This record gives sequence, C-alpha cells and structure tokens, in this order.
Amino acid sequence: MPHARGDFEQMWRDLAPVGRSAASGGYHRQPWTAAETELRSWFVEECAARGLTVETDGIGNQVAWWGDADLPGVLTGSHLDSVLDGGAYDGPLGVVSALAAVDVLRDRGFEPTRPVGIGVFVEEEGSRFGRACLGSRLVTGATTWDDARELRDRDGVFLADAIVDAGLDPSAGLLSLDRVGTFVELHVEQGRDLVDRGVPVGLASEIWPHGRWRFDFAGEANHAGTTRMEDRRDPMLTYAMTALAANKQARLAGQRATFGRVAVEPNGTNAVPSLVTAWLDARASSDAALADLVDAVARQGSDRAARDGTSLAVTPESVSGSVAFDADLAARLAALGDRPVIPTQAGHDAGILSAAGIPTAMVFVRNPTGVSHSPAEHAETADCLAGVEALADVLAELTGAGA
Ligand code: HGY
Ligand code: MN
Ligand code: MN
Repeated sequence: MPHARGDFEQMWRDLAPVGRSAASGGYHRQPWTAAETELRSWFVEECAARGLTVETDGIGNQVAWWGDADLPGVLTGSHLDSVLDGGAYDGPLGVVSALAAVDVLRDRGFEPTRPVGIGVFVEEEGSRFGRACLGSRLVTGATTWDDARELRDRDGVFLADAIVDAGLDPSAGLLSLDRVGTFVELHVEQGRDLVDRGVPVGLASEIWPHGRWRFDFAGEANHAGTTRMEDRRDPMLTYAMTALAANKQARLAGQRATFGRVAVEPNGTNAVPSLVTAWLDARASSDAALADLVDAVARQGSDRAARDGTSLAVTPESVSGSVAFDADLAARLAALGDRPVIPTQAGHDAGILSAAGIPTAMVFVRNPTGVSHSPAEHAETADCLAGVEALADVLAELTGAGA
C-alpha cells in the first residue's frame, strides 16, 4: 500500500514509538538493532512517497537524491540512531526536517539547479561499538574497515556480525560522497545558547575537539570482610579518585570531562573488585587544551594507583579533532535570517565531513532547556517548523539559479 507522505508533525508522530522505552520514555535506537532497522525502512518509505530512490550501502548509510544534474550536489540529513535512553530529537530531527524541507521547496515551486540529497549516517553516537560517527568516518575514510572490523559491542558481538544480522552486507561497499559539493546538517541544539539569545534557529561555527578514553584500573580481588583495609589493592578507590580529579581538572580549565560509563569485575557485593573499567568523555576548546586535560586526569589517576597498589592503563577509543566550519558559508547562510553563529561541544557527522574537506554547515534548532542525551530532550514544534523553513531557505540558496 503506497505510504502516504507525512508532513513534519505526521512523520514525527510516526517515529515517536520506535525504540522508545515505556519505563523512561527514552530511546534505545542502537545501530543494527530492530528499532534502528525499522527507522531505516521508514526512511525508504518516506523517500519513496516523494518519488526519491534510496541507496543503502553495505553498513546501512542511506542517501536519496532529488535531481540528477551533473553538478556537485548539496547533501542534507543527519542520523537516526540514539544514545542509550536518549532523546527523540538528537539525529532524527535532522532527517525529518530534510524530508520536510524538500516538501516546502516543492510547495514553493522551487526546482534545484543542482541535486539535493537527503542522507542518514549510521552509528553516529558510537553507543554500541564505541566509535562516534562510525558511519560517516567509514564513508570518508577517517576510519578504515580493517580498523573498524575489530570493534565489538558490550556483548562481544563483532561489528561485521551485527551488520549482517541486521540484513546488510558490508562487502557491498560504502556510500560515495563524490556527488557531494556541500553538506548541511540540521540538529537540535544540545545546549542553551539559542534559548538564552531568544532565537529559534542558529548556525554552527565550530565543534570542540573531543573524545573517549578507556581507563582500566586493575587491582586484586579479595574478600570484602576478612581483608584488612591496609592489605587491599582496590581499583574502585583509584577509579573514584580519578573521577573526582577529572571533574576538578575540567572545572579548573574551563573544559568538560565526564565518566558516564563504568564496568566492575566481578561486580560482587562482598568482594574487592579485581578490575574497574571506566570511560572518560573529555572535550575542550582546543586540541592542546584537550590533550592537557586528558594528560592531567591520567597522571592523577596513575599517582593514585601508585598509592593504592593498583595499576592504570589509558586507551584512546574515539578522538575527534577540532572542527572549524567554513566561515564564509556559515556567514552566508546566517545572513538568510539574521541568525547567530555559535560553537558546539557536541560531535556530529557534519564534523567528519568537514574534516574530510567537504564544505559543511550546521543549522541548530532551539532546545528550550538545553538538555540532550536524555529522555527530557525537547524542542517546540514551532521551532522545529522554523528549522524546516530555515533549511529550505539554505537549500534554495545553495541550489537555486546561479548557485
Ligand atoms: O556525543 C556527542 O557529542 C554527539 O551527541 N554524538
Ligand atoms: Mn548525540
Ligand atoms: Mn546527534
């Protein structure tokens, strides 16, 4: 049965239940799971309802092109996967808005002089395999398949096996970005800049350098009762002091540091643990400041380990350098609506494509609380629709006559 083309609010309603936890209201749309696979099918149906044919590559990245002029096209889109227990807007807002912006342009009678693409990149959050923006990194070559194939999820499932289990074929190859002259990603703002300015839409100037480091604190398993305190080699203590040190170092340096994920072995109530593995998410206003922050945390962790009789090994797992978006492009697009150009500390596929040399811009939609990576993430419908209009204006500016 042909899929009725949904307007923004209908598409939003269609997506709302997919991968949503009844308990928390948060989203669990991890890549290559049933929920995310359902979203991939939804995207194909929405594109088909617009007469657009979707190309899905071997790992699930998707693109559909409107127009076939032999000119570099303008790709817009984002991601559909979420963090664990994430919000509804981070990612999907960019994809739904891209579809709705094409509708707006067509309703205006606009015909692009160069192709307009709508794209979806997989595993942007790195929530399952630990590498942020994995889909766009593989497409741009920022990560090689040989490197990625070794990635395993928390259940020990290898990346290629997860992809095949989701009905895809990694040997089918990856999307080509050869047709992409410019990339524009619309995204809910993950901060309070726009709400504090009282404006619904902004552009991005830069993405702070950021990354994830795995901290392995090793100690000696022992009895929680019979082992004298002075005889213990307890990695939980070393971890706890390191988490406090990360918070203090970030505050002192005006940067960001979070230990949001920890795994304890054997994780028994009445045993001193043998191993505590914790992941540091660190972000800073420059590459040098990021290196200094991570070094300071690792150094203080190692100093504490020496006192605790434990050991610490630190392994970088996903690091993204600073991204300065094309300033002329941002200024040109901001001028379309007298919009602010603001930095972000959140990583995006736009950062990966920009780093790959593709002129890139980001359109931010106001988040009234700034909360993200949480079921509480929200954007007002009026602001979302303002974002769609803004994205339509941007696409018209970049693909109109003379563009
Ligand atoms: O983690 C981030 O910065 C982004 O939301 N993926
Ligand atoms: Mn995110
Ligand atoms: Mn995102």
